[in-house]
Amino acid sequence: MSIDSIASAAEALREAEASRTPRGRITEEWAGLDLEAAYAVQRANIEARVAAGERVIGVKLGLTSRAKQQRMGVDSPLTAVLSDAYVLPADQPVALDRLIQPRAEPEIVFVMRDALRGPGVTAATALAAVDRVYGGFEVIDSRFEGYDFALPDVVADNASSALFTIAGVGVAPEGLDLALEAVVLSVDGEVVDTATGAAVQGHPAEALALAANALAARGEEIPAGSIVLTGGLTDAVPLRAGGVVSAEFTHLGSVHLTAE
Ligand code: 0L1
Ligand code: MG
Repeated sequence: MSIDSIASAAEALREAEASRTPRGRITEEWAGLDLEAAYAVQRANIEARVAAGERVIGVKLGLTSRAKQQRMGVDSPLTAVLSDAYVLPADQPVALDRLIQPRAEPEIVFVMRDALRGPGVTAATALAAVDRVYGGFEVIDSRFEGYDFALPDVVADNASSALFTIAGVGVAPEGLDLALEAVVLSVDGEVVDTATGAAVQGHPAEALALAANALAARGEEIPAGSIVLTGGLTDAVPLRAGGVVSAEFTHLGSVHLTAE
């Protein structure tokens, strides 16, 4: 795909986000938008954010759990980029009027002590580079109408990124069994879903290793200090004004999201 086409597809996604107007799949409009071109579109829009003053603070994995893959009709995980503009401070409500069709999903989140560079990163080496582990919520907001996308569309759209928040001060990874770490997802006090860390690639550290190895194939690494979202543990739930969505983890604390 030509550089002009990558730039115009990137601009179309920026425009959808800025105007809060969801659009159709870009794969249907830009012929040849394969996975490589989709990551180039994703990169172009991150560069635009950085040029506008934002800072890259980490990496996010998407579609690492079967629940998410089945629901979204996409059978492969992907990586995306976290900007500081996506941080939702604890206790701050989600401003619905700034988003298109927000949904929330509970995630296990790593903060890296050491840099991680593939290839050949295993779950064990990945976990050894982690400083703290957090429970958190990601708020996704696809720029595609009704979340209707193919894998290159959602890669180009930076994996529907919008906001994320994490709970408390975090826990050291030693002594935690993250495959067994459970989460209970509730909406307005009613339990709607449950999962354990095994939902993401068998273990969240497998997801972290996957990210390091996938980034290495594109000549990138996960720098020390990065925040890494390992992917939605359950299907995501829509946010509505006045509602409360809660994620209660076994050892990683509780996170509550409100929206207005
Ligand atoms: O954590 C995730 O699996 C996010 C996936 C992003 C794609 C989406 O569900 O919109
Ligand atoms: Mg997510």
